[in-house]
Amino acid sequence: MTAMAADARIASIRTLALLGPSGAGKTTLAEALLHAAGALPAAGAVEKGNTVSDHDALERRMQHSLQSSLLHFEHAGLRVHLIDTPGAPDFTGQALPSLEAVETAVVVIDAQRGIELMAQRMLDAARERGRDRVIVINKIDAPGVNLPALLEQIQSAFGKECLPLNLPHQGGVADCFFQSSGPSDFGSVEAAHRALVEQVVEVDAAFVDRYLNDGDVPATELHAPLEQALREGHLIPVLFCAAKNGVGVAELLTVIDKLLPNPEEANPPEFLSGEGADAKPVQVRLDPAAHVLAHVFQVRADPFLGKLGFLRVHQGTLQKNMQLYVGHGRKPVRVGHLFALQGKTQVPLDKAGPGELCAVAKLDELHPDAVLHDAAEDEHIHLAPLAVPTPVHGLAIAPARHGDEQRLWDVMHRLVEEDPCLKIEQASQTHETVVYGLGELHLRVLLERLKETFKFEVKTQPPRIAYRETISAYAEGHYRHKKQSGGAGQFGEVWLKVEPLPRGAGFEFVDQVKGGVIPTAFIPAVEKGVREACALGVVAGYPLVDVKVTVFDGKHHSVDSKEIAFVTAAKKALQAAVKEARPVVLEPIVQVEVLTPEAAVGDVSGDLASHRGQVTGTRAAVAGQLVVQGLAPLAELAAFQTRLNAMTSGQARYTLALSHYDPVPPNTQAALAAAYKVQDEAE
Ligand SMILES: Nc1nc2c(ncn2[C@@H]2O[C@H](COP(=O)(O)OP(=O)(O)O)[C@@H](O)[C@H]2O)c(=O)[nH]1
Ligand SMILES: [Mg+2]
Repeated sequence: MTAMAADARIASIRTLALLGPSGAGKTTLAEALLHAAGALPAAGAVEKGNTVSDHDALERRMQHSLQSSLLHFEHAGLRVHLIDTPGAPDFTGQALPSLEAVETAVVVIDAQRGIELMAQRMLDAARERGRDRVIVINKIDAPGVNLPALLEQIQSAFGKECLPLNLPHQGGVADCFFQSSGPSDFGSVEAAHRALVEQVVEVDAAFVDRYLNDGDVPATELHAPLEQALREGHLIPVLFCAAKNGVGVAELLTVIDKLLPNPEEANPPEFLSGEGADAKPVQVRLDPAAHVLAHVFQVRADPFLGKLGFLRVHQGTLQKNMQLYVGHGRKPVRVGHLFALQGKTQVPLDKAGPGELCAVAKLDELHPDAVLHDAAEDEHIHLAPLAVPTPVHGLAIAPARHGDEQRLWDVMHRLVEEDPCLKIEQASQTHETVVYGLGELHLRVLLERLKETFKFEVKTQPPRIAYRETISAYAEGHYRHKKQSGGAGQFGEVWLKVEPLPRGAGFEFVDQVKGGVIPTAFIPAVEKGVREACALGVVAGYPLVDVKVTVFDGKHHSVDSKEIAFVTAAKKALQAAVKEARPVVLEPIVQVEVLTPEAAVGDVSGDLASHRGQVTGTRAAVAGQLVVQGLAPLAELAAFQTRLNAMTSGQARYTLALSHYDPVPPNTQAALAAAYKVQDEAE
């Protein structure tokens, strides 16, 4: 991690993601940084729809970032890569992958609105991912802000390691790290400086000794322990600014230059080789001459450019026209179009070295999380998976025009790849195509994009709930399949038992057949029959889960026993056993988070309670608003946004994430079973 070993180019790289709640000023700050560094003649404004990062037609119309944008600039010999991310909870899947591509997570907080949910979430996610963290308090110019109180709230919410690196002073900001005293609007530069130095020296005993002996250590000598404190999460610097007026922006550039880590100074990325428990950590080398390892942290479906991949080069040098492998892919692909992005503008590149962010176009083989490499032996290398919320807010979609089914599936597949919190599924039971996202806004924007960018109209309706079946008791079942028709017959007999497994355990198959009463060669046929029956469900037509099936007896016939006979016998034996094992239907229970005006909290809680849900907690959000957290059956939430709109005049928003599965009420189970019986008999 020493500066000595760093290639000069690597030492000059800084990578930052701007994260945090929607409206805090991330896009405005990105614009201000580009302008201050001389990359833009004038800063654009979100309201005018002329910022570099909100370049998409939909973003301009909604005046909100909906996707992550890549930006870059040169400043004082530095090369800075910025990722501007959207802040609405629905777009968490756009924001989180940026943590795989940068050294520093900059969480922007709106001085007027205070700490919001997404600031907390992004700080947590950045910590989990081992990123350096910085908090920027923006809009210090806004009327009525109470900055000393906000600083205290930040320290009590996120820890004492949140220390101001500068303080507001007469419409500007005063540095507290390099300066050991001076004037400020509140607090004291001297006290802030002392607190920073004390926090930094704590990571290194030798520095503690120096500090105790000399009473101070010059800031210029604190670089190494400062970097260590940042990457260990022992220091979260807090900075003040007013991005819109450029206040504190030049100072932020200096902080980026002098204090924020280059790729050698932050925690290394967690690359692994191999899968599951056998996976071994891989240390990447920030060596421009080493084998290439580049990670695709995001993809975009561009109707003109085809598939666009956002890459972080971790090792080696990516060069234009290079042949690279994509993960396990055997056939190398050619990187024809290599460029840096400035929002939507492509700046062609000949190469990109370790630590750099870049993009490639027209590579259909790319997929999110793919690793591009130039050595066959590196095919098993991948990045430790990123934790993202599981989407459960579903919508069944069908093309407005008959016959467009396949094209819809293809286009949706490309769009869904852009966001790890979007999912598309073909529900096998209903033949419905269902898209899942984190909330209503998430899917609305997806469908807008489908219409606007791909000129595709769809019909939508609430999807059927993905129920499951399980059993709650032990039971045995048996079936003899015998068919005699003219010549060769079919014969197979299976005895098996079923036992409940803990929720979430899945499926287990055990062979306890003794004495070859079912020949070993036919056991796979028995397992196949059991699995097929489980997939179809027994009582209500939903997949059977959390069950252990043990086949323990049976009979065969030396001539008439065939695979198909045992598949059929096992299926029927399983169905018989499950019917005796007190089967239950399970429904998805989701975690709900509702952001609502404080005045409506009682109504929202009451609504959840009257829909078989419960409130598990509330959290402070923006002034006048609260986050109500709860659990509720997904089946009860189909019209939730409509009900919320009525209760709050359209001011509340919610997101859902899967929590677990629970049994449905008995009357629902009876209704589902009856509906299945009717359908089954009709077929
Ligand atoms: N008063 C004030 N308003 C700001 C400042 N920075 C941004 N804004 C406004 O805050 C709103 C949200 O800004 P935006 O950059 O889109 O926030 P983002 O959602 O975090 O990207 C816009 O109306 C900006 O003009 C600032 O420093 N002071
Ligand atoms: Mg924005």
